[in-house]
Amino acid sequence: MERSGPHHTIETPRSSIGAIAIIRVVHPDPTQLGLTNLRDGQVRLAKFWDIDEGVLVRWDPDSIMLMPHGGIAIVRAISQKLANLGVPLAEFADPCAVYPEAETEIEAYMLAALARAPSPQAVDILLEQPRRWRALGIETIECANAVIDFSAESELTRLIEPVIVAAVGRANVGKSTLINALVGEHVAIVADLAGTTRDHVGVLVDLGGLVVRWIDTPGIDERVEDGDEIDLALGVVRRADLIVHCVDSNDIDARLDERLSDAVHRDAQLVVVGTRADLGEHQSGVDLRISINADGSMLGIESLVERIRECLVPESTMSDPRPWRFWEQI
Ligand SMILES: Nc1nc2c(ncn2[C@@H]2O[C@H](COP(=O)(O)OP(=O)(O)OP(=O)(O)O)[C@@H](O)[C@H]2O)c(=O)[nH]1
Ligand SMILES: [Mg+2]
Repeated sequence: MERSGPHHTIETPRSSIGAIAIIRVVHPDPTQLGLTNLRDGQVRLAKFWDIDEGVLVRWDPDSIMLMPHGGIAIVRAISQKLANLGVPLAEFADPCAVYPEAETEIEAYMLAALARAPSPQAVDILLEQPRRWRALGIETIECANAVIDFSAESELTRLIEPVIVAAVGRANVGKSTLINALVGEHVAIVADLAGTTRDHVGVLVDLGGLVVRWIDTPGIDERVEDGDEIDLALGVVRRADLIVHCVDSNDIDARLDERLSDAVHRDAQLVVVGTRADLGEHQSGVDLRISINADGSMLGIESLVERIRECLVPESTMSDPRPWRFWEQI
C-alpha cells in the first residue's frame, strides 16, 4: 500500500471538527512547497501559505506534519493547495510508514484507525486490539486475515464508520426539535454539507460515545402526495441503518406511512419514539416516550440515546473479549 512520490494524507477524521488537524506531507524538500524545512524531531510554529498558522513537525526523514486548526474548510483548503503544488491526497497511506514507532503491523493499523475513528467509544476497544491479536500469536494483518470471521465485527465497524439514523414521522411531531436537542446536548459535529441540498448528509452527533449520522426528514402522512418530499424521505429511509419513527400523542396509530415502511432496508432497526409526551398519552406501540419543552427541560432523551446505542453497538459486543479485524474499515 506504500505510495511513492510526493503525496499527503489527512490523519484526523475529515468530517469532524477538532482543535487541530494533522496533515502528513511526504516530499523530499518541503521548501519547494513554501514550507520551512526542519531537522528530525523539530517542531515550529509556521504559516501555511495564506490559509492558516499552526504547528509544523518533522516526524521522520520522509515526511513533515502540518497541524493547522481543525476546521473542515481549512483542512480542505490546505489539501487543495498541496494538490495544486503537485502533492496529491493519498487516501490510503501505509500505516507502518506513518507510525514507524509501532511495534507490530497491527499496532500501526490500530494507530491509523484511532486517528480517524469519530466515536469516542472506539478508543478503548481499538487500544486493546494489538494485545488481543498478540495473545493469539498474531502480529501481522496477513496472519490475522487468515483467521475465521468473528461475528461481532459488523457492529464494531459502526465505531469507525458512522451509521445513518433517519428520523421519520408525520408533520409536526417533533422530529426537528429532537435533533436540535440532541445536537445541543450531545456534542454535535457539524457534517460536511457541501453540495448536498437534495441528498441530505445530516449531522454527525455523538450519542454517548457513538457518533452517528442523523438525518431529519420532512413530515410524511397520507395527505402528502407523491413528489419531492416523499422522494427525499424515501432516499433517506432506504439508506438508514436505524429508523427513529416519531409518533405524536395525537397520532391515531403508531404505523409508519406505507410508502416509507416499504422502503426500510431489511437489516435496518426501528425505534418507535412517542414524542411530545407532555401533551398527552400515546397509543400502544411506542418503545419509549420523550418530551422536549420550550423552557429547555427534557424527559426521556438519555433513554433514547441509550436505546439507539444498544441497537447499533450493544454492550455485549463492546465487552466481547475477542480480537476485531478493524482495519477492513480504514
Ligand atoms: N410541548 C411540546 N412541544 C414540542 C415538543 N417537541 C416539539 N414540540 C413543538 O412541536 C412543534 C413541531 O415540532 P418540530 O420539531 O418542528 O416537528 P417536525 O416533526 O420536525 O415537523 P415537520 O418538519 O413539519 O415534519 C414545534 O412547535 C415544537 O416546538 C415537546 O416535547 N413538547
Ligand atoms: Mg421538521
